Amino acid sequence: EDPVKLEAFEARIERGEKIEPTDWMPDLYRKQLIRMIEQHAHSEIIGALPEGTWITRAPGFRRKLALMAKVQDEVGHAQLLYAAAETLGKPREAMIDDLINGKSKYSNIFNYPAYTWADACFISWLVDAGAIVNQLANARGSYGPYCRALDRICAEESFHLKYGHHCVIHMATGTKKQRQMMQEAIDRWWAPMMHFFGPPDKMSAHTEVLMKWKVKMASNDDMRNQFLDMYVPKIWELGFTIPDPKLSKDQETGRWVYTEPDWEEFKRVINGDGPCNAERLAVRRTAEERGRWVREALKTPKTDYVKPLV
Ligand code: BYC
Repeated sequence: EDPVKLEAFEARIERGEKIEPTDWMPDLYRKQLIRMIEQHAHSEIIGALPEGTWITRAPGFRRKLALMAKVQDEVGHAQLLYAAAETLGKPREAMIDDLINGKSKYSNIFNYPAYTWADACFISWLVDAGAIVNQLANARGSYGPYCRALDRICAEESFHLKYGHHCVIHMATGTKKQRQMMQEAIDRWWAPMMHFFGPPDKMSAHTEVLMKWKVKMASNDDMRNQFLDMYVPKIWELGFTIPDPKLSKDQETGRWVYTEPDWEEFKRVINGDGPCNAERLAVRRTAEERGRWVREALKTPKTDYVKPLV
């Protein structure tokens, strides 16, 4: 890298300026941003799947309408993020190829099954809550197109959070069976939720460089701690327990103490070997195949195009 350009770039970041697509940037900054934004986009589009299957089974018309709108928003977020990643030079087709071929990662948490309606409620409230903690922080970061996408995503997610919280309150104040279903969902999703913020700081490969260049505005452990601070009291308030006997806040340090979730399981899941990885990618592959004729039609002058019979 040209040291003079690098110094000017870092000074801009230090002053809090936004970096735009046509500005000079180090190769590593570009590479890291593509990796992170692409993974984020994949997480949104794959994240639509576990909740999406609940649209037809959601309890009641109002819940169906709200969930349909939420799932549609998540797919829209993926589009915003793919567009932001494209500004860095990687075509969308290449990103989708890397997703369906298993080359690119996406959030661990969407590789678990949503067995019951309570699982869908957990995702809508607490997975969205975790995402908002992360996205609100990173929206103040250095890369203009990513920050603008995150601003819009956060605005929409704030509705998801209210919707999800409402769903969980309904379960908490419902019948014994409903409370039990919700508790079981919390028990199932707690470890993946702890994994969601990424490995502990001492194991995190990218945090240092990403924080230096203000792409990541807080470390994985800080984000996890902030989530626990904001949501553990709310979960307890509803009368639920959290499946970690060690979980408590150290009043002196202000940090939460918890049992480390199984990081070997996390590694397996993010590397393709979780309970639903194969199923999630198979759905995307089918969607790619079924949508191919539409993409080809869009690229072909109208008069020449004949829709194939298959
Ligand atoms: N899952 O060095 P580290 C949503 C990987 S969607 C999978 O700490 P980094 C929603 C990491 O990629 C919102 N992989 O990484 C949608 C790296 O692997 P590679 C999802 C993970 O980048 C629908 C390795 O582990 N949010 O909420 O510094 C419905 C080492 O980690 C995970 C985002 O995507 C994980 N959880 O920090 C409802 C936010 N964690 O690439 C809800 C954007 C780590 O070296 N991303 N890895 O092979 C980020 O903020 C950061 O990338 C992370 C990780 C905090 C996730």
